[in-house]
Amino acid sequence: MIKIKSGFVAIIGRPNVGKSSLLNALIGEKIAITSPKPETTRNRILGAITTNDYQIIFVDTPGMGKSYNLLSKKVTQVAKASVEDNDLVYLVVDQKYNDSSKFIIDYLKKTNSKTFLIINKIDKFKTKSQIDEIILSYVNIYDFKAFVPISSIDKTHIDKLIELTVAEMPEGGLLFEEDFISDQSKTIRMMELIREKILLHTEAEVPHSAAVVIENMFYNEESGQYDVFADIIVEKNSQKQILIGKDGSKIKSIGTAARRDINKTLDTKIHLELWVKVKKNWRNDPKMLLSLGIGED
Ligand SMILES: Nc1nc2c(ncn2[C@@H]2O[C@H](COP(=O)(O)OP(=O)(O)OP(=O)(O)O)[C@@H](O)[C@H]2O)c(=O)[nH]1
Ligand SMILES: [Mg+2]
Repeated sequence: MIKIKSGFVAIIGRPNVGKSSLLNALIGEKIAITSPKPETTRNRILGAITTNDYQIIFVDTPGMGKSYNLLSKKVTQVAKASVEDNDLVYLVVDQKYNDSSKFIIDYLKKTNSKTFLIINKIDKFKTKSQIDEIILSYVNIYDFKAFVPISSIDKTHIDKLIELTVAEMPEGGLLFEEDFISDQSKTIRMMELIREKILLHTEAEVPHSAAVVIENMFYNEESGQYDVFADIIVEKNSQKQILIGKDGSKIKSIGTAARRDINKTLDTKIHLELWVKVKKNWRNDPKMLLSLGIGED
């Protein structure tokens, strides 16, 4: 067996700090959806970089926060479980330490994880001293292996981060096939891209109450594209009305944006039909969560 450096890196942190954006920046492809709304990611997402010398498997996780229902409880469990059994953890932050991050630090202490503190969104910082202030606020909280300021959007210091990461990886063999990029199937990525557009086009409770399920998909010989039929599931009739919008205008713009992004990101031409359905309290329904693959491991 050819020896190379290889290992797993868990990307963890509070909601909305830019974990999924970082995964995409590292891999150089949009594998995970991102949005300005917290609690965008609901499951563990793997992305890999493989070269002749190393293979790093990055594990994007849901933001760690308070649990309001079974969905957020399961989602936080997924994030916690991802900290264990990794060769390195990236704790991603975008502001100074405060008590809302204490339970994450406690978890790192419990698992004694080798951790880099990743200060993200530095493109937004007005002065360089802001980076120092964040580092100073964390320096006595945990024994971090490195402090790495980055921007996932501008890709600042992403190469440096990879270099520092490779240095921490143990010698071993390939963990996945050479051409493995992600564990997200095309169908899951489609569902997620549709959900991303819901997150971007709606406000308040609606985005978090929505799930997407692809009901049917087949290749249409005549049009030369895939016909995709997806359900958007929400918890209340009022949310359904908001999603549909006046004369169907909202669901139409969500559909158009999703179709365009699926075409661009997955290089797949589709005809997309969206149906909105109500399933009361689905976020507390274990069967529904299981069918969405949330929390299984
Ligand atoms: N300016 C700036 N914005 C960023 C950067 N990285 C992420 N963002 C933005 O921050 C928001 C949250 O990004 P995500 O990648 O979805 O954050 P996340 O940590 O995965 O969020 P959850 O999945 O909800 O836990 C999005 O609007 C991103 O565009 C960055 O480096 N600079
Ligand atoms: Mg995310």
